[in-house]
Amino acid sequence: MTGSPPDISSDARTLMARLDELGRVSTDPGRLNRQPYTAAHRQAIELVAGWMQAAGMATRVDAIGNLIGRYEGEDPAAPVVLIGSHLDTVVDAGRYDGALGVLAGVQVVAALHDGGERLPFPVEVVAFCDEEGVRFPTTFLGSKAICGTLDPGVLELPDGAGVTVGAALRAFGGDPDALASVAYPPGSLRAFLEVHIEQGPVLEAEDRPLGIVTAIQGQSRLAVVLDGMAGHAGTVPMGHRRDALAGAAEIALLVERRCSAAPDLVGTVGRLEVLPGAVNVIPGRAMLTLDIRSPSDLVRGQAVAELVQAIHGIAAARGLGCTVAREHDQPANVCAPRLQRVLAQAMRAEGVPVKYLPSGAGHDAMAMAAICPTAMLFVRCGGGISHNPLESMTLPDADLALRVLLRALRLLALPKAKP
Ligand code: HGY
Ligand code: MN
Ligand code: MN
Repeated sequence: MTGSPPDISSDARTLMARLDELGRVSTDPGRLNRQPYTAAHRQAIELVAGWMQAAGMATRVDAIGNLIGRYEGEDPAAPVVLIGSHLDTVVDAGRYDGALGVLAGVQVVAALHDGGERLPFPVEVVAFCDEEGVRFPTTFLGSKAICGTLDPGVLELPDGAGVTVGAALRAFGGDPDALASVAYPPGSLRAFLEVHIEQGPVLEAEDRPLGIVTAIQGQSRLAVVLDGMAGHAGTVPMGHRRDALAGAAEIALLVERRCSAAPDLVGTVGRLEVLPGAVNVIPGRAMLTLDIRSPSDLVRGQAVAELVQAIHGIAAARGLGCTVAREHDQPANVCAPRLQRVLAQAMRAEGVPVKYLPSGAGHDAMAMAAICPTAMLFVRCGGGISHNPLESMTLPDADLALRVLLRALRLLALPKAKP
């Protein structure tokens, strides 16, 4: 393994131990599932806030449920360097996706604090309340609110149990009527840095521990509902059926075929629900989701337009009712070149070979780009596996990531660095 330092810092050991501990904070026994505005979210906030306070940070939970720790700088009025990622997870998740970026931020502030070191600017660490967009049909709730770009209409969106974002937030102790208080004033943020596992195979394949993200591909999420006619599986002749699941299956294969046809395009049908869901009943309704991504917004837009048209065509040919809702569109995001250079300088200073790569996964850094320069540091993950309990990373790579992140903060403190 290249770049492994001779000695592993205690900070890295603490980081890995805390990731294990936080990875056990879940709604479900035996698997990691931590959705926004749940008891598990509250428990995670309390655990991480304790670690932030021990690192000399003042902590607060904002009106939309983001946890934020602040480590004062020599000039409290200087624009903040914000470090962080998300505290929510997918269902049956790995313990590093999101949590790594939060706890790496806590760890480097702890190093500053333990050394009595103050930077010229305040450092804040944020644990965003919702990035995955699993519970509600929307994503980046916390980061968009911080940017002041959150559409208040999302407060009306319901989860699978019909509980709206606003109602869940209020029951959680947040304040849907005070979202304006969450937004950082223009010019108050100097940079946003996010450390994240790569969630892909590139760094491992090239035996690189870390990578600098050049750009994050754009993404579209759609929800399709097909309505046919439930009927007796034994008595309705095949030619008389309006089978919603058969239509959904044709759509899923269409998504695979269309997105396989272009080199820089991926498409996924991640969720399929069938009603009534009985073995001897022809499915009357099918609900499926589409996730379409590309580094090119033009390629993604063309693919989505073609797929929507084809989906309506399939439904019409099968006599199915069809609605297609576009739930989320996030343009591709180029990470700030100057911050990329700071990360590269920090990697070289720590003896880590510099590697640049794009991100296939979406991240809060995409949303944060609306109000400040952003950059991401990727950490190698075993087999590129993520969104899976088998997700893994190593102690030496954690150590290198902390060294590079701390070095980058100190580089930003130098008079000439102006990202
Ligand atoms: O879906 C994504 O790309 C991210 O993991 N939320
Ligand atoms: Mn994720
Ligand atoms: Mn993530």
